[in-house]
Amino acid sequence: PTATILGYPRIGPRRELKKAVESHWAGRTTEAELEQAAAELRRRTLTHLRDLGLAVEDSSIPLDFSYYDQVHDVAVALGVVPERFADLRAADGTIDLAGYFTLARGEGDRVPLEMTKWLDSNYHYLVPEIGPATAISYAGSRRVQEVREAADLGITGRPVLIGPVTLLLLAKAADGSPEDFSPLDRLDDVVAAYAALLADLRSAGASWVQLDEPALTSDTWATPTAEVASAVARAYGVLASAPVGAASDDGDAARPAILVTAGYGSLGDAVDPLLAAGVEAIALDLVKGAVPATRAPDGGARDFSHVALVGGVVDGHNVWRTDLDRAAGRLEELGALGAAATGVTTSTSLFHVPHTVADEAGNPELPAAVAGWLAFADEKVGEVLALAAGPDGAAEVFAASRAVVADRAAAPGVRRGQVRERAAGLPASAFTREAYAERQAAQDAVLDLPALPTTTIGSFPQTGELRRARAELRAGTLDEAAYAEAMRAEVARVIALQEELGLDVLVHGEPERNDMVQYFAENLDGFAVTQHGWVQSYGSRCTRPSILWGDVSRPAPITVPWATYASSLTSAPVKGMLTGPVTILAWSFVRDDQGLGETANQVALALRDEIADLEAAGIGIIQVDEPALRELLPLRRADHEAYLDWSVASFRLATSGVGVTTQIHTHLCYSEFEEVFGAIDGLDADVTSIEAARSRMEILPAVAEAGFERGIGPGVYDIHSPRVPSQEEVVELLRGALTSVGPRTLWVNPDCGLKTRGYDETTRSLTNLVAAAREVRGSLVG
Ligand code: THG
Ligand code: ZN
Repeated sequence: PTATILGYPRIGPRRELKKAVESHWAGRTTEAELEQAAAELRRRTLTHLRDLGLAVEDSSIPLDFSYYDQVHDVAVALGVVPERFADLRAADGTIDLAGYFTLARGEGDRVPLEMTKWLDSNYHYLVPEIGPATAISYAGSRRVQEVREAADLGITGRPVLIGPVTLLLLAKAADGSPEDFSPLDRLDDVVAAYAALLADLRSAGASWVQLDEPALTSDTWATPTAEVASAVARAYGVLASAPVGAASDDGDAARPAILVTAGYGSLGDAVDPLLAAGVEAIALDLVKGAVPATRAPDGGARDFSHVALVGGVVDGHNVWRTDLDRAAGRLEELGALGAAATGVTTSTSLFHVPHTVADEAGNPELPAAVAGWLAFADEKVGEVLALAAGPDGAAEVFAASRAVVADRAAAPGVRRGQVRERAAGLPASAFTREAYAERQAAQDAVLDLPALPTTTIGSFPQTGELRRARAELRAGTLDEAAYAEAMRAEVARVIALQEELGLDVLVHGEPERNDMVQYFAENLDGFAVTQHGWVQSYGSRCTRPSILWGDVSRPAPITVPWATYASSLTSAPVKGMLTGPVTILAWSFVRDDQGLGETANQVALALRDEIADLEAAGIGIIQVDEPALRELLPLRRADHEAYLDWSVASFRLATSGVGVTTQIHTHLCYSEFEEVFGAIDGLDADVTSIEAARSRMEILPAVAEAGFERGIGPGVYDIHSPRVPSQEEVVELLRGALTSVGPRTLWVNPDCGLKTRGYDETTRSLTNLVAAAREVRGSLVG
């Protein structure tokens, strides 16, 4: 079978693209210089994929470069802009590179496109805004030029685009659209534009085009599944009806052959409209998803004889080397469907994983044994090629894969008796606390907080000085003791500032943490961290996910010295700050040899010990953040309940060991609370802070209606912008909030951590926040 990958990391092995783009934004390079750097990175990527062994002549190499985001790329190619940015669209429908970036980043008081989580990953895409009157027409795509660039290198590349149905399902209705409007109503216009785009790609020399339709693996859209299926039938019916071109005289009507991909889950019955439409190939995610059934829901036999099926058996979303025997077995199952041809590929694009394990040579934080179990993007290309060659053709690679599977199963640290015994013998009482009423009374008595207590989410600005100290520690020019001293000085500064501001519940500010997950990974057994393992999170921003490879335990207290030091500097209560088990899993690469629930409980037990130590050290308020609770929500509704069961259980396991007087807080980022409201309730935290500033606390009436009676802190200002909220504005928000929830329940806080903000705006914002809380408090009494 033929071998391909569905996409490759775009950021560059040393984050070359990030650096080039950010330099340009900072005005240090011209647009031409940026274009040149990007073209050079694309050229290196193409020749690298060729050198790794992907075929140059049969469209095996994907063309999937993006300056910012793949959803934004297609929206811009279709000339889609919201009304407030109408000026960025030229008369001919084109949007230039500056306009492309302005849509992504905003300008003055024109807010950028909203960013939201891509499927069940930690990547965030830009949400297109489409209304009944939004202009949609094909105006040119950078992919066309990329096809020519590849051809210049002797490579017939395969341009990659988000497919039309996914584009519309991921879009949101533009402001002012009628109540019953859905972007999918614009399908015909979008498909007409795609037809023109496909023709353009064909005339540039593309034989194949890849249209990504991951939305088909989810049934959580507002649009019913049957309507999605008919949209697929309509869209691909039209696109596939154009002749597959040999470059011909009537070339402008011809199109490339179409490969539809369905990563991130099972394509399910959405395969039927694709088969009916007559697309040339379908790539299936066989890591998370299933091989299609031989019969359709109506009982009829499915006919695969006119389509190529490409089996995505190499995990594009995680970092473990593939069990090649098992993968080959799945490919055989796929082969049994009687398709016109079969191929082998990755389950998703590889942009969720770092470039290459080779870059980690000499990393002291990554044990050599663990490194041997990993496959990043380059290594996954090798696996796809080995699977295409088969167990006979690539006997050595298959043998090595067997050795890795055996080595990993038996390696010290992967399964540890003590951790397993403890996790296996948990009584139901390890997951529950006393009734909230009892806790509330006890906490009121001990903490003696005013109505509308003020606090922050945890982190204070990470100054250049702090980042420099961390870099010097890594480089060895600053020793541990001097580093710790610098961090303690910062804690003292942050405590003094909060006392001066008059906040009620203080934090130590987390100067010692780079990333809230990596920090715990570095301090727990069972985790490794990479040196160069950056993956794109959104735009030019990247994270370096930790690798959870073994049984998790806590060798020593982690945050206790910081919290107690901070507490020793003030008579106000200081909140202990931890990251919750679900978020630690969501933002790491997690072992795939056991269920997530089992792994989450191990992390939870380590956190439970940390919480017990904090409590014993006199820290009476402990916050356990779960910003990623929604991130892992499964793409199929049928799987939600099981997910919420284990995720909520792990949080409760972490937090329910404390006494009645200890107040547990949690913090959740991002919107769409309706979806996880049941889970928030289930967490049973005493106080929950949520990101609500941008929606002006719209969710509060629903929270009240649901009978939620525990503490709640809907953010009163948006920390993602440098804007300082006025006292009056916060007062107005609080008065509004008080019409839904009582003054005993309402906490006053920003909507997220302050890490990315500067001190000046932070101080001014918090001054206004405290003044507003005091003003509203005063009027409660009066
Ligand atoms: N940590 C981790 N994953 C996350 C977040 C996080 N995923 C979701 C969300 N937060 C993503 N948000 C961001 C925000 C900022 C950055 C990355 C992801 C960021 N990164 C720096 C950059 O790319 O320049 C690098 C940071 C560093 O040096 O460590 O600013 O908070 N794990
Ligand atoms: Zn947050």
